[in-house]
Amino acid sequence: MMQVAWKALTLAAALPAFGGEFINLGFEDPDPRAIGYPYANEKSLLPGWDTYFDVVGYNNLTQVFGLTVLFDDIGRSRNYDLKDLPLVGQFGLGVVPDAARTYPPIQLPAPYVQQRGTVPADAKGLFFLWQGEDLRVSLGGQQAAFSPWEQRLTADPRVPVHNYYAVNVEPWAGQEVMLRFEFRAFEYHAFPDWPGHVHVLDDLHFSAIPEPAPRWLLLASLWWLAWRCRRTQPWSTGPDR
Ligand SMILES: [Ca+2]
Repeated sequence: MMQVAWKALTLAAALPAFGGEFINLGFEDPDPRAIGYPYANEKSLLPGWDTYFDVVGYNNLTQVFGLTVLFDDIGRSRNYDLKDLPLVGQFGLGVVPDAARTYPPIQLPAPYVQQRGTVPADAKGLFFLWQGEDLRVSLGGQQAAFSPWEQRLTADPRVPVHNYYAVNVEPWAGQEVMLRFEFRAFEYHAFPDWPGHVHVLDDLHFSAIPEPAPRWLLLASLWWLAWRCRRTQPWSTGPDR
């Protein structure tokens, strides 16, 4: 059953080569057969995307020359270096840069992920979660400016806030382009006691209107955090204690 579903997904993934919609923008569609192995073919863990060195790891940061990593909560719970990474849905994209683990540093091309597709005709913005430094976003080979959009509260005490950014994509609306994210900060790395961290990209979406996060979601998150904090306090037995 899972293989049938994967075949259907693979067929759908072939469409963007002909100018279809961007797919797998939240990195939620890996081949389920590839999950569990530290390395896999890039097409199977990240359908739709081309990646640096054509290699993607699964919850794996042990790569000398940089690596794109599909991570999930299993990896966050097992790997100290992944524990604080922001994650939307089941999966997110992590990028370990080059050179941080080589000495002297070897200046290789910056890690990237890219995908060809058509920007929706009514799109004004491309919004995404990002953690890192010196990210370059380009559409059709042209570098696009991006800026902080909003902070979204989460229900995760380890990562209480997700930082979202926005690109104005109106100049490319309705056009088929290569969308590319290039992670250029080599000093950004996985060692927890060094400055920096793993680059993270997740939850990309085009929108006609930059919508704010629903207020009810923010209130629910605050209530949940308050409830968790209260549950971690010792229970009071009464005013005379
Ligand atoms: Ca995701």
